[in-house]
Amino acid sequence: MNADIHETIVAPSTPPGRSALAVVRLSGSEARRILGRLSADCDGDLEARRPRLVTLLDVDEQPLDNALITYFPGPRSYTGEDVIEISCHGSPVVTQRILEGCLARGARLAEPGEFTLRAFLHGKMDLTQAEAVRDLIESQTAFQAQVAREQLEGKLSKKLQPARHELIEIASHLETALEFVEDDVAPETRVQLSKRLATVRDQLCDLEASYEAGRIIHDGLTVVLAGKPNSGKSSVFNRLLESERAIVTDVPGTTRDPLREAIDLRGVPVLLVDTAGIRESAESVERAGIARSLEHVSEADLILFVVDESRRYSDEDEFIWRNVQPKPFLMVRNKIDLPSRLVLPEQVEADCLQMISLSALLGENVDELVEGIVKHGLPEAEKGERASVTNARQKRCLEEARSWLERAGEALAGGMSEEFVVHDLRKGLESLGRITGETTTEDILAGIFSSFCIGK
Ligand SMILES: Nc1nc2c(ncn2[C@@H]2O[C@H](COP(=O)(O)OP(=O)(O)OP(=O)(O)O)[C@@H](O)[C@H]2O)c(=O)[nH]1
Ligand SMILES: [Mg+2]
Repeated sequence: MNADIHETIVAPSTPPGRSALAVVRLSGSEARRILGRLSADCDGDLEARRPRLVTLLDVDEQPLDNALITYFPGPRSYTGEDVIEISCHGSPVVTQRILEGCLARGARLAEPGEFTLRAFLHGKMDLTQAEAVRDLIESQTAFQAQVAREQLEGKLSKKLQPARHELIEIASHLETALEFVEDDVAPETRVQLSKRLATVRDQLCDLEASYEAGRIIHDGLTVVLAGKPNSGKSSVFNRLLESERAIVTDVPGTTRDPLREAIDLRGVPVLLVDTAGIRESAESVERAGIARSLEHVSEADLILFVVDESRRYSDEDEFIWRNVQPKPFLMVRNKIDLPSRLVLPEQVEADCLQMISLSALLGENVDELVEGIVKHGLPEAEKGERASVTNARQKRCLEEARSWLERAGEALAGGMSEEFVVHDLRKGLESLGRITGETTTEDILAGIFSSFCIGK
């Protein structure tokens, strides 16, 4: 990311391929001049935010396309610089030639995320908002899009504001005491400051905890089907997918390799995993499948423990329950279309989050299962308190900040000199500043923006 921020950049903002329209975007001080040289009937005298139809020329000065140009003068533009958006016909050949035309007239091809990087560097948005732009573009479910949108409006930054103010105040208080040596902080003031510090620390803890929901919204909820052979896991899997993805037969041990599919359950992204039926004695291929099933169980966010309503609860079920039980799980009583023989041990009933009776064969009550997955998989969302912390980077910064505050708290309580406390508080503030990008390094920025697509 050694790109020169003073150069004018250009990139297609729409995906490659054929479409009715495509957009090419220019940003930088030379944008208007470049457009003037690119068009036959416009010398760059563009009105702000008023689209205008112009004829674009290729590198040989031959007419190339009629395009609609919109000029956004800086600083009131996405990047904070002069921006020109060219809406042209959506042929890859046309966009390529427009790009070449811009490059020949002095623009440079933008790097991934460079438009947003410039927006950040020009103070148009902070780092959490820049990350939200990426998340919004990458969102695959309505829920992901909604959370990204909230973040784009500065949700996390706003939530951090009071904590930062409070820390600055506490630090200034102690600094004043340092300046005026005779003004030692009285013990009762120390106690009071400790309390205020603890409150801030708790706020940061709450934010950290919201990452659990954030992670699920961002990466998806891993839901694993587990149960003994023939209980109907693959049938349930197919029902949730609404397609005959997995092979279903009446032969126990049908599924060998785990199957994974990404689905959208009421806006929640879910990675659904069908596994081999778990039983103790089996031949080697099946045993390998079972070993994988157990691995998947240990990595799941939520387990659907499938039992056969038409059969008695067996040692096999008990063995699975022991593996499943440390995790949050839903009891899926499948095959309710058959006469019931199943009696679950009290403990199993007590441990599960919810019991759902259904028939995968007939597709009965599958809706209730979907509801259960969404409800228990994403409890934060259910309470209406959505993720404020949406990625691991933000969470790491919060953890760092919290541990500095803990040190500061100990120093304060331990009667250490104000100097140490202030040092730790400043470090904590620095960590918080990294979340929004106020304190940050080139490497961090490069890491974030390189994951963007070209043209954003
Ligand atoms: N009557 C009835 N049969 C079902 C139901 N669900 C599944 N089955 C039947 O049960 C048998 C096993 O179904 P699968 O979905 O392959 O079971 P599984 O748990 O994936 O089995 P393995 O992959 O061998 O572990 C098939 O013959 C299904 O048609 C149901 O709700 N009612
Ligand atoms: Mg199966």
